[in-house]
Amino acid sequence: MITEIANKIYMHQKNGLEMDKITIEHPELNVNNAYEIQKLSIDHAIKNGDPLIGWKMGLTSIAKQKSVNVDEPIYGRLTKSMELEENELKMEGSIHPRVEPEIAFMINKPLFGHDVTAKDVWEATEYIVPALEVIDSRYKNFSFTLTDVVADNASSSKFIIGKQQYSPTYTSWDEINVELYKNGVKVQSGVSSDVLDHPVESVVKLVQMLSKNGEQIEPGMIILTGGITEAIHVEEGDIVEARFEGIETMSLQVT
Ligand code: 0L1
Ligand code: MG
Repeated sequence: MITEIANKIYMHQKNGLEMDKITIEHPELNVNNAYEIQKLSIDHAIKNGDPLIGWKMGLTSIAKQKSVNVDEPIYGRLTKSMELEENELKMEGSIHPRVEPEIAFMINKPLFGHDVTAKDVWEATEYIVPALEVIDSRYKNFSFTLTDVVADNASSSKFIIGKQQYSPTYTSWDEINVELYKNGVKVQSGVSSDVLDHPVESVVKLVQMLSKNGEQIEPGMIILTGGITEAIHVEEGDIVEARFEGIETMSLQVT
């Protein structure tokens, strides 16, 4: 059953098609089952030539957890085809995309185990970059339970990282103010401490969660630490701009 569900989710992710929540037909599924389904569905992508290049943390702010009615962060897998090279998001292949600004860590050493510390993460950080993540739940109306969203790879769809790479010591990475503009109008603002108090703590939490499932971060992997503001809904023709104070302004054009 788990394999069948993973196959189905993979097809919906690949083709940008919405579906009913898996917990409607299978209310007995739990979050552990969901992480198995997530792994199996992304293994399909990997076998089809789309390698794993990193991990993302989701639901890292209390506001975001409340908005989807859960009380814990989740993780998802990032594959090569999710990374946008240009600042353009095509609606073709998307369902109901939303965009959120994040801080990303590029890791250069293996990170594993429940005892990992923030110091370990800093020592394994090659550089930090701002990023925009596009989430696009495969579930109708962007509505799901914790089990559903974990199985759907934490709504991962696309992401783009900034042009400039920063040293971990460049600034206080928990004090980055971000303003999000849609078509020139400010729609959201936040500060990076909203990400589990500090984005580095999000990487620590990720490593701990992965270790429970026998996984680890490999050198060369990129980690999206979680949305600094609410994700904003976008449509064809929209232009999103994220102003990371003192860092960089990133934009995404929806076509
Ligand atoms: O990246 C995220 O925080 C999204 C996690 C999944 C919840 C959602 O789709 O809003
Ligand atoms: Mg995110």
